[in-house]
Amino acid sequence: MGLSQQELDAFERDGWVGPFDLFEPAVAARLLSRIRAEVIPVRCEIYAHTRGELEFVDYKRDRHLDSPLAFRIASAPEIVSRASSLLGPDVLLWRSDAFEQGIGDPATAPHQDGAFEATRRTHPLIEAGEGQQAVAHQTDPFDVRIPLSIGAWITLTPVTKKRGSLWVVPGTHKELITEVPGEGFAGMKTVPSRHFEPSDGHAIEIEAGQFILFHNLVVHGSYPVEEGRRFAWTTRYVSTETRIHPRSTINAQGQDLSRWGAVLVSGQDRARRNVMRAPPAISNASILEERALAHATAG
Ligand SMILES: O=C(O)CCC(=O)C(=O)O
Repeated sequence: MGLSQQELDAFERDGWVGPFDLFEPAVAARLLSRIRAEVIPVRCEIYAHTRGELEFVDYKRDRHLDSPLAFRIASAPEIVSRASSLLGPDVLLWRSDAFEQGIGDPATAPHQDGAFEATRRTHPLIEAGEGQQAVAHQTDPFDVRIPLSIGAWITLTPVTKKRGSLWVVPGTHKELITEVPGEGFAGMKTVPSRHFEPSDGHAIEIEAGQFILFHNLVVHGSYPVEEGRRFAWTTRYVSTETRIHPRSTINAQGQDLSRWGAVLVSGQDRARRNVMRAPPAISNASILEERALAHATAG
């Protein structure tokens, strides 16, 4: 599958590309009702022994590690083959997060994901591998051709401006914008030093079951929800050269990482730089029939 040359060019120019089809809207709606009923109410097994500083991370983060259903989505060839066009043949799934917003919820404040320092901002969560200049684009020499991380923003509800669509600011992935104190995304106490409005960006108005791929440096935010609820899921991929959580045993929201591991979703782990984990076992059943949880876990 992979990305066409035109799509690669668009990604290099804009820092995002899509939308692409993953599921029919009716399938996305059924998957969402199963995820809401069977996955989200249960704490993630990987973090059941530890608590994050933000409540959502305990229930929504890294469900690809304890939910066969979530892993089927995160490892879908439609996503992984395209991420591999950007990251190279050897790809790790390192993290996933779900973002559900309804009327009255704060919109996502504009931000770059950068190295995912997030609320603690003590150290980068992901770092370029040694000797990999292209991956090491976050400092000089600045090279955006191989991103430090690619996110797939997958929506399981239709999204429009009124329904909380993401907006991305094309071209902002070519610089690392300094940050200043402020009320930022997901509890962060910093915001970009340049002001961004939704009107600066491109609104990602897509159907349930579609996704986009975005660079870890592209500025993105969301419109406030005025109608319905929207549920989007971001699965994040890196090259096997990238070091994940190299300097800490907790993540940026305080969860203990002793049960966490990266999952190989394409190629081979030739670099052997990261803690790895086997994904939950998946079946041959249709995705709608896949098990929600690998093990029954108390909520
Ligand atoms: O869905 C959203 O509003 C936020 C998504 C986001 O910031 C991310 O996936 O990095």
